[in-house]
Amino acid sequence: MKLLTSLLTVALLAACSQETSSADTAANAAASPEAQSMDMSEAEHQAMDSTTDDAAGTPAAASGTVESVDAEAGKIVIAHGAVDALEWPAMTMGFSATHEQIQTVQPGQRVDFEFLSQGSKNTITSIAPAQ
Ligand SMILES: [Cu+2]
Repeated sequence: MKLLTSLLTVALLAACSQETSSADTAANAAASPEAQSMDMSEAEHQAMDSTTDDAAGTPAAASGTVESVDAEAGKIVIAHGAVDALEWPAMTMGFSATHEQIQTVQPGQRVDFEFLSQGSKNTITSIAPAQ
């Protein structure tokens, strides 16, 4: 992530040195407090999206603790450890999940899971209580 942040900084500096107002607008948008927030790391995942531009998605596995489940939204929020395959740091974030998957877990539970990462969309392919 440090490398990505550095690259982003270089890109922003390059954009700021240009005189076109459209580049400045893009740079300002990227530099907004919301984009820099570490919370949920939505911006981080979108930044990663530009470097892992794989429409089929990247399979990965992780372990973590279920923070919450949202059956209606089809979502499980997991505080997961680092994911080497995606160069992710540990973080808390939401994963798309099926109704059946959601019924197998509950908040506070330690889980091992596999998922498919497609930029900001991450879909659980299997999930089970940690052994
Ligand atoms: Cu994450």
